[in-house]
Amino acid sequence: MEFKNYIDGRWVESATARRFDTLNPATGQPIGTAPDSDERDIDAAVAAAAHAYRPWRLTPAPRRGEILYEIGRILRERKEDLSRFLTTEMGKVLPEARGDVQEAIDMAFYMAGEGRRLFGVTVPSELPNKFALAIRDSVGVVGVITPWNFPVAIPSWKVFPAIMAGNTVVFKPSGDTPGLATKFVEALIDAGLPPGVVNLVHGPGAAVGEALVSHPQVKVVSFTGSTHVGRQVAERAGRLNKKVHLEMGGKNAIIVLDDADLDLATEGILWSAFGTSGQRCTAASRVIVQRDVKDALTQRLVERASALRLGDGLLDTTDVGPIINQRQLTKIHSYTEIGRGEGAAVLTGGEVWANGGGFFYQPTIFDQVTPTMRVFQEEIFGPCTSLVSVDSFEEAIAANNSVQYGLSSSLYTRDVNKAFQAIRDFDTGLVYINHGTIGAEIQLPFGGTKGTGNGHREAGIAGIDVFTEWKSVYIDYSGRLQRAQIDTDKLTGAN
Ligand code: UN1
Repeated sequence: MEFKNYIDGRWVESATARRFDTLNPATGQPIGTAPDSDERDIDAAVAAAAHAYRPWRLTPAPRRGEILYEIGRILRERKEDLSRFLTTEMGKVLPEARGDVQEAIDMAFYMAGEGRRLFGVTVPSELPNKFALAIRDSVGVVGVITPWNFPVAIPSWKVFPAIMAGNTVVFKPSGDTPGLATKFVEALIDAGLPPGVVNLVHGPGAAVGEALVSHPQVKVVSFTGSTHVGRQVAERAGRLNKKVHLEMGGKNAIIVLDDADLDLATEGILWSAFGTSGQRCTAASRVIVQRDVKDALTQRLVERASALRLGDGLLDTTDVGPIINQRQLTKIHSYTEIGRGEGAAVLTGGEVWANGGGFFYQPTIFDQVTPTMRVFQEEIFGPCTSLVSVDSFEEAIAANNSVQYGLSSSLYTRDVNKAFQAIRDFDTGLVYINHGTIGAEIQLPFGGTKGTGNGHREAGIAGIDVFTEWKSVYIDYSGRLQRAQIDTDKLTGAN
């Protein structure tokens, strides 16, 4: 398969004429190539998006929403094929690939509905015969930079609210999933999106991503990826006074108290730690457990984790799919070495699983971990979780909040008072009670505090904020000069 850039309504090659391979991570074999673009392609894409902006922003929002309904319908029609291709290019097991696509379908329908709301606010004026309201306006050309771990869902969280609100987009997907980005854009085109409204440029972050972030006509940048790169994006965009949305790393914990349903907690931990091979920002890579139930929980976890079957995500005998690429696999294993070096014990896993070409890592559980160890503090982004014992609920909350990230936390307990205390005291953007750390729904804000984000959220109503500017409007129908804050004696508009 030869994927292309999509600029101004046409599939085109890069100005570089170079291409790079995209691999199936379960086999290590190439499945296609994509353009290895540079800043010339970004310039062309931004020019197309800038040209398309005025007619698109003047298209009524309900009409823009109707295209999103059509996008949702097309994605639903293609769900099975797209999901199978998602497993092939990104690796996650097929049921999870279907979830990834479903999340984009949900977002299409949700944002389609927002096309008929896009609520602003009306407030009374302090002066008579004067009307005051605030409306949401579009911002302009939006740069969208997305990772490989949710290669259909995450682009939808950014592109759909952006275009619903009247912006146009230049989309730079991860170099690990160019095929999925292409199929995502195909659905938008087939739904009737006008040329130039969404443009796609493949290529490496260093050349293409930087050019996109630095381009003076790009007014908003929405980035999901590593904290390291996110900070670079923020610095660069900040100097140019752009709006920036960042969604970066996580180091999420599940707390299990001594009154918890341990079987339920075991299910939640396995799903959150090893689902998507731990390659979610929301993955549970820490388990903080009260000492009295530590042994019972550990035994359940080790027994179940060591029985998980690695393999090609298309096979229904596979529980855990591959790691995205060799670089990530090497990084994950380096954390096992770091953990061992710090004194952690590996209860299960801890090794690369060789299947002759693919990139696999055994589900891994570290024990005898303390909150200051690197495996407890740093994001691994692989199927690895660390067990820490605590003596009290307060100690558990302190350990949960001790990391530099703030995305997701979870508490297993049967005590409703402790549940509400956790909701009050967890310092993360997402809180789960008696449910693991993964599986956010699109109708609520998604994002994190501290090193995870920069104050913005995706999804839900909050997901529109970064793609809109408030415009406050005053309409004075008194027919005379009225001065706010000064003419306070004008008490009635009756005459
Ligand atoms: C991510 O890990 O980058 O809540 C996104 C979840 C998914 C999204 C994860 N709905 O786990």
